[in-house]
Amino acid sequence: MAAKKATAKNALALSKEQFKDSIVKHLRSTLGTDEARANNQAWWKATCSAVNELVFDRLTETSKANAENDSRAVHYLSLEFLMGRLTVNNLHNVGVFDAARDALTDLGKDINDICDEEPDMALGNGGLGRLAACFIDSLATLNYPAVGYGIHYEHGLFRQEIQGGRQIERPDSWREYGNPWEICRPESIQEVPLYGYVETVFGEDGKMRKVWHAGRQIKGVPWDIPVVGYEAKTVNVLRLWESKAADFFDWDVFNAGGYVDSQAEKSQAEAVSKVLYPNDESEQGKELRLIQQYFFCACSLKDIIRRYKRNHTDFSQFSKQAVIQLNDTHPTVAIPELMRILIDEEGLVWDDAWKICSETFAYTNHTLLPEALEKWAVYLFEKVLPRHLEIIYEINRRFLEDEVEAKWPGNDEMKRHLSIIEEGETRMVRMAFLCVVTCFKTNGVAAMHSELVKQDLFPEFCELWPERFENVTNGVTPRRWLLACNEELASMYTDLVGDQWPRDLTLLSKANEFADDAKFQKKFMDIKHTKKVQLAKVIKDLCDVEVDPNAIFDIQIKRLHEYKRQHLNVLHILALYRRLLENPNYEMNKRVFIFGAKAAPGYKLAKDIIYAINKIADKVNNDERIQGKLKVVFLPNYRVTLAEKLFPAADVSEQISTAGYEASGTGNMKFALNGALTLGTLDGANVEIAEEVGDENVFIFGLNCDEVKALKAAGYNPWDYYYGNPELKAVLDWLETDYFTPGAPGELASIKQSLLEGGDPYLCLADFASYSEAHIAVDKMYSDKKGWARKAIINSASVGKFNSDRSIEDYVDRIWHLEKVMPN
Ligand code: NBG
Repeated sequence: MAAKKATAKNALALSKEQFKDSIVKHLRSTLGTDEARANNQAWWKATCSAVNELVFDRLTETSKANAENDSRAVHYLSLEFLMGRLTVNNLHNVGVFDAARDALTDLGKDINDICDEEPDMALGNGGLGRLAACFIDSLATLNYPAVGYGIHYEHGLFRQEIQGGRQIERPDSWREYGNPWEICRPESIQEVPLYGYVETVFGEDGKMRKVWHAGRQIKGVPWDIPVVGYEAKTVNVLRLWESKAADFFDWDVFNAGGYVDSQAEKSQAEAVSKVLYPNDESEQGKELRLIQQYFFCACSLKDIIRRYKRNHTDFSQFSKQAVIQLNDTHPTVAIPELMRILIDEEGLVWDDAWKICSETFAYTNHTLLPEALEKWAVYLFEKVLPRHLEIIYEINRRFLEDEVEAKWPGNDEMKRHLSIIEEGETRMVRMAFLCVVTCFKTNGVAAMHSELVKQDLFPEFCELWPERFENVTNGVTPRRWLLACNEELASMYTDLVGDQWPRDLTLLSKANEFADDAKFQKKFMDIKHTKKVQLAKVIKDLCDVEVDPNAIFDIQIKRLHEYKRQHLNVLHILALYRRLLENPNYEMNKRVFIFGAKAAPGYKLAKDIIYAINKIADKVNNDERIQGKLKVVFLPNYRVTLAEKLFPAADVSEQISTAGYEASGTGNMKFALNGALTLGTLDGANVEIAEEVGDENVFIFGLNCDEVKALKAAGYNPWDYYYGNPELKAVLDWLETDYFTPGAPGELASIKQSLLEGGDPYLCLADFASYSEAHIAVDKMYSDKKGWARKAIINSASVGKFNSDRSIEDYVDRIWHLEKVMPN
C-alpha cells in the first residue's frame, strides 16, 4: 500500500540497514545463534533486543530527568495490567515499525510471523486491567512522571480451551522461555513481613509504641517493563513484584537434612505471585489473595519512600511529591500500610500521618456490583496483618466518633451503616468504605457510573464530602487500538488528516465531512471488508467454520457475566434461527454472530452459557435448511491479541448490559473507533458514545437505568414476559429439549431456569422484545449500503473523546496535578 503512515517522529530512528545489522548482531551475541540456525523465536528476541537498545536509553534519560526535577509523580497501583503483546506497539511508538519490517523482509522473515512468537502478557482479567495498560501508555506519551506497580505473576489469566463445547482452563505461561522486555532489578529488592503479633512497648520518653513482630518474611523482586510513549520521548516503568523466599534461609535446617522443609518454605513464598486470580465470585476469604494485595502494596510503598528519601529528610513534602492511585479496592491495604510506616517506623504522630495519607491516596471505583465490592473477614486480617487491623479500627473509630457523630449526632443506626467494619456473624472490613474515608478523591469511570457511585453506592459519604467525588470517563489508547491493529484504516486517516492523529484523536472528525462522499465511503468500507476477510481466515483456522465476509459481522467480546447478557444475545439468535426454519424465505442479511469470552472457573452459569453458544453454533452452522444465512462462532481464548483482530472487522458492536450495571466498558470505544455501529443499552460509556456520534448512528434499545430500578421496585416477574411473548417462550422452551444436545435433554436448561425460577436478575426477558426490534433495525439499515457506510464513518470519526490521553489529562486536572517532564 502506497499510502502514508503515521510514524512516530523521533531522533532514535534506525534505518533498515542499521536495523538489519542490529538484529543479526543480537542473534549472534545475545542469543548465541546465527541466521542459518535461528528459529522464529530467536528472530523475535533479536528484534526486541534491537529495539531495546533504543528503549533502554530513553528509560535512563527519563528517570534521570525525573530525579533531577524531583518531579511529582503518580503511582498507579493495580493488581492487573493486561498488556497483551508489546513488540508491534513498541515498534510503532519508537517509530521504527517500517524499518523493522523491511529489515526482516531483507533477512527473509515476515514481521507478522516473527511478532506472532510473542506470548500475550495476560496479567489481568478484563476491562480494569486493560484500562491500566492504556493509562500507562498515555502517561508516557504525555510525558508525565508515572510508575505502574503490580504483580509479576508467573501465570497470567488462564488459557481457555474448548472441549466438546465446554471451557477448560489451562495454565498460562507467558514467560516460560524468558521475556525480552523485562529487566530484573535485584538492587531494589524489598522485604515484606507477614503474620505474627503486635507488642505494645513504652520508650524511655514514656511514649507508647507498637511493634509488629512478623511471623514470616518474604521478599519482593522487582521486574521493570519499559513503557514506551508515542514517539518514545518518555519511557516510564511498569514495576512488577515477584515473591521469593527471604534470604535468611535456614541453613541449619538445610544442613540437618531438612532440604525438603526448606523447599516447602520457598514454594510457600513463591506461591504469592504464582497466579492471577480470575475474579471468581467465590474467591472471598482467600488468604493468599489478601497476601498478594499486601505484598505488592508493601513493596511499592517502600519503593516510593526510598525514592522520596533521596531528596528529602522528613515527610513534610511527601504528599506533594507522590500521589497514589488505587485501581479499584484491590490495593486498599496500602492505606493502613502507609499509616503503619509513618507511625511505627518513622515516628510520626497519628494526625500527621493521617494528613499525609489523606492527601496522597485517590481511589477509582470500577463497579457497582455488590459481589465485586471487596470485604475481608476481620479474623483474616487479624491473622495475616494484625497491626493493620488495629490501624483500621482506629481510622474507623475516629471517623465514626468525629465525622459521623458531628453530621448525624446520636444516630447509631447511621454509625452502623457507615462503619468500615460490618457487624454480623463474620465481621468484615469494607474496603471501599476505607477508601472513601481516606482518599481525597473517589472517581467513577463514566458519567453515568459516577452519578450512581454518588447516589446509590456512597450517598451518605457524598453528603459528608461532596467535593471528593469526581468522574473521569475511560478511554483507550489509539496507538494500539487503531494505529497498530488496523494499519489500513490508520493509513487512510493519515492521508486525510496528517500524522498527528495518534496523539489527538479528535483530528479524525475531519472524516465527517466525507461521510457522504461515495469515493470515501468505498475506501472506508473496502478496508472494513479487508479486515473481515482477515478475520474470516482466523475463524476458519480456530473454529473450522466458514463465514462469508459479506455477512454482517456482529460481535460480542468481553468477560462472560450475566449482567453483560451474552445469554440475551443467545435468545435472539435462537429466535432468528426459528424464524428461518419456519419461513425459509424470511428476509434478512446474512449474519455472523461472533463471541469471545472467558468465564471465571467457578462461575457455573457463565460456563453453561459458553457451552450453549457452542452447541447452538454446531447445530446452526451445519443446518443446510437456512442456507448459510446465520452463523455462530465462539472464538476460544479471547485475549488482547485476538481482540486486535476482532475490533477492526466488526460491523455491529454488542453492548447489551442491563442499564446501570456496566460501569463504563472500553471495548465499546474500540469498536466505534474502528467503524462498528453500537447496538446497546443506555449504560456506562454507551451513553457518552451516543452523545458523540449522534443517536441516529447507534441502535439503542431496552430499559434505561431508572426504568430498571422502577421495574425491580415494582416487583419484576419474568414469567409475565414468558407467557406474554410466544417467540420468547418458544426459544426458552427449546433450551430444555435435546435439539442442540442430541440425546442429552436438559443440558442447556440452567439458562432457562436462571431466567424464570431464578428471577432473571438482569432483566433479559424484559428487554428481549426491544432487543429483537433493534436487530431488525440493524438488518434494515445494513441493506442501505450508503446509509450504513455513512454511519460507520461517523462513528469512527467522532469518538476522539475516548482517547485515553484525554482520560489522563482529566485525571491530571482533577486529581493528580502533575507537571510534564521532558527528558533530554
Ligand atoms: C470494569 C467494569 C467496566 C469498566 C472497567 C474499567 C471491573 C471491576 N470493572 O465497565 O466492569 O470499563 O472496569 O473501568 O473489572
